[in-house]
This record gives sequence, C-alpha cells and structure tokens, in this order.
Amino acid sequence: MIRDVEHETMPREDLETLQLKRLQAVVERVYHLVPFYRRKMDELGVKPEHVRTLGDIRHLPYTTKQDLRDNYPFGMFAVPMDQIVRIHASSGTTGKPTPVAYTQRDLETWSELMARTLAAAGAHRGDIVHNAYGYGLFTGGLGFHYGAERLGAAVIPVSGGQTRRQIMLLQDFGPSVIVCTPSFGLYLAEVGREMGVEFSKLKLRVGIFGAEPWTEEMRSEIERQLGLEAVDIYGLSEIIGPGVSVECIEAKAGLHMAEDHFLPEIINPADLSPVAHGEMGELVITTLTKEAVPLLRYRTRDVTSLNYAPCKCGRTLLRMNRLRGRSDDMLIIRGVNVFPSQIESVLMQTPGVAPHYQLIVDREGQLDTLEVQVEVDEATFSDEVKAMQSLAQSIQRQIKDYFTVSVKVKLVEPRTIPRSEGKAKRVIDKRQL
Ligand code: DLL
Repeated sequence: MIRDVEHETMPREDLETLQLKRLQAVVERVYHLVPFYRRKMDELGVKPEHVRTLGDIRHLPYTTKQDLRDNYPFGMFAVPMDQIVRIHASSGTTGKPTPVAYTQRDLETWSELMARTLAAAGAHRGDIVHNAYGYGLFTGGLGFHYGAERLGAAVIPVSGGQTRRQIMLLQDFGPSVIVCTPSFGLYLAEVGREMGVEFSKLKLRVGIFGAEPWTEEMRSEIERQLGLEAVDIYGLSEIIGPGVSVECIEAKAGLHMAEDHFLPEIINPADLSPVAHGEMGELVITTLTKEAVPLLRYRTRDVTSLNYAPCKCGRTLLRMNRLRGRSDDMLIIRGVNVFPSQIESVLMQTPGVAPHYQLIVDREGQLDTLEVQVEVDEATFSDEVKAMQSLAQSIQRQIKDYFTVSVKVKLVEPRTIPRSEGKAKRVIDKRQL
C-alpha cells in the first residue's frame, strides 16, 4: 500500500523542486552551524548561495567516515544538546562507534518514514510484527519499533538472541510479519526445524530483511524455508538507520529510495567522478531533512546503481539495485575483484550445500589466497567421501569460471559455521591479524 501518496508518487519535476529547496536549506544550516562544514566549504570557495540547481551539489564537500571519527563524539551536531532526544551509534567492528543523534522532529520523521517503508514492504495495521533486529545502540530495533507502531501494527520487541524462545513466540503469538537480518532469518528456520516446527503452518506472510548484503538466491532460500515473501530493506546509521530505501512487495525488484529525504549520487570511488547514468559505483547520500546531524555527500562505501525506470507499484521514487556489498568488503584476489555476495550466488546455485559459508583470506608470499568454507547439507554429508570431493571440485571450477581465480573450497560439516543473531561475519581476513 502507498501510505504517503504525495511524496511516494510525486512527478519527478516536483520532487526535484522539493529536493532543491531542502538542499538549499540544509547547506545554509550546516554552513552556519557546523564548523567542520564551514571550514570545508570555505576551503573549496563555495557559499550556500552557490547552490542554485541540484547539479550544483557537485561543488559541495564530501563527508567520510573518517570525518565523523575526527569529530568524535559530537562535533558534527547541528543543534545544541538540549534539542537532542536520542543517541544511537553505528555498528563499527573496530575502534570507537560513530554516534548519531536525533531531535524530536527527527524521530517524528523517522517513525513516519519507517511506517511508509513497512507499508511498501507489505505490512499494515492489524499485523503482528516480530521484531528481531537488535534493540540498543543499533538503529534496527528501535527504528522498526516506532515505525510499526506508527503504522498501527502490534510490535513484539523480541530483539536478538534466545532463538528457541523466539520460535515458541512465532508459534504462540502468530506474527504475520518478521523483521531481522537475512542470516538470522535462516538461523531461525534451522532451529525451528530442529524443534520440529513447520514454518508453512505459521502465520508469517512477509519478512523484511536487511542490514547486511544478501543475494537473490538467498532470497529464494529464505522464502522457501520460512514460507513467506522476503523483502529487502536498506539503511545506515549515519543517514538515519533503516528506512533509506526498501523494495515494494509488488515488484521486489530494486529498493525505492525515500528521495524526499535523501539525495543520492553514484560516484567512481577511485577518482570521485560521477558514473554514467545507471552504472554501478559508490552510493553517496545527502540528507535533506535531518536536523540533528545533517550530512552533505556522505560516502557510504556501499556499491550499487540507480534505476529511474517506472515501477509497477506506482511509486515514482527511483530504485537502488540490490547492494553488491561494501567497497571495503571487496576482496582483491590476485588482482581480481571479488565481492562475497558473488561467491554466495555461486554457492547458492549448487545443490548439496547449505546457505552457511565463510571466506578466509590469507597471504602466501606475495599472493592473496581465498578459502571458501561452506557447509554441506545432511544428505550430502552422509554420502561417501568421493561424492564430497567431486562437489568441492565442482564449486572450485564454477568459481574459477566466474572470476578466473583459483580458490580453495573446503566443505564442512552441517552446523559448524558460526550462526549470527545480527549481522553475519562472512569474511575472516587473516592478513590483518
Ligand atoms: O544496518 C541499519 C539497518 C537496520 C538497515 C535494519 C536495515 C535493517 P548500520 O549498522 O549503520 O545500519 O550498517 C549500515 O549495513 O552501509 C550497508 O553496508 C549494510 N546494509 C544495510 N542494509 C543492507 C542491505 C543498519 N539491505 C550498513 N543490503 C550499510 C546490503 C546492507 N547491505
């Protein structure tokens, strides 16, 4: 259902007029309120009044994760602390987290945006939403929580963990919508099977999965195992949290970006030049409505492309293609660029292996090596050694055909790859240890 008809179906010309008005306002604000932006803009010789068209965005400075770190913890805030009502932080794996903050109006915007996001993904008033995104500093739990309440759905705030108990709640409370990371969705299915639960008998209708990369093949697997329709949602803490873009349930082909709040660009990360229309590159986002921590041209490191073709759902908002991954996660194996999600595609097309894998990167002499560890399913595992060997060789061959690099494939026993309750750790990089 289209909740916000005005903004979700706006003719492009009107949308661009709105975006320009909002862009001019945000540039004006950060220039006067955030010393970091004033310095950057002065260095580039650009003043707020130089932004006369949307194309003028190219004169504005970029913002990187490092800039946020340099201004740790609250140096990027554009409002005094007495207007901040919530602080979250991004889930960095190393070092200090990156704090992000919200004014009362930011929370209002986010809740409404998440209500519209949930509606686009097929949820509605009367649904019971099992929310297994982590509650806490992570934006997933609370972001979905307030959006679902705003929609008029009943939220079960389970958060992560206690997987067997979650299965019990899925059976007893009968939620129609589940929201969690795709890897946790699969883990729930696995634990459910061990407990003898038939997911097809549960009331689950829709799953809204995000916060980590996953492939089209993984979608089919999740839909099959959980007996629901799986929809992709994208977002990042620095920009707002979940709700930046989402697939519509009607098409499930690309994620509609909330362009009335976020202005996207795609650049070539090597030289920061814009890529040709529809080409793949790094996603850069300018926030148009954030009060507490507005960001100009934030370099997300996420790799995708933008699709302006009309969608059958009636929304005019452009669609981001499914993320290929983060440029930081891209592996360079003997000069060949490999995204973990591309390996996932190959694995998921291979009968006999389970959707649980890890990639181990190491170095031998001057050369980087990649070992793909993937679980086999129970039936294959009980087969003779020869069958296992030929399966491993076949995966190795497919990867070689696809990427022209040789990798080592190690088949492992069912349930040996660590399961995750939040974001799955797919790559173990031993080179940095
Ligand atoms: O993961 C916000 C979120 C919560 C999104 C719940 C969706 C659902 P961070 O922890 O800051 O925020 O991580 C953001 O996660 O830059 C992407 O690299 C990755 N990511 C998020 N959604 C997707 C997705 C939340 N659908 C980082 N596909 C982003 C692939 C995703 N990667």
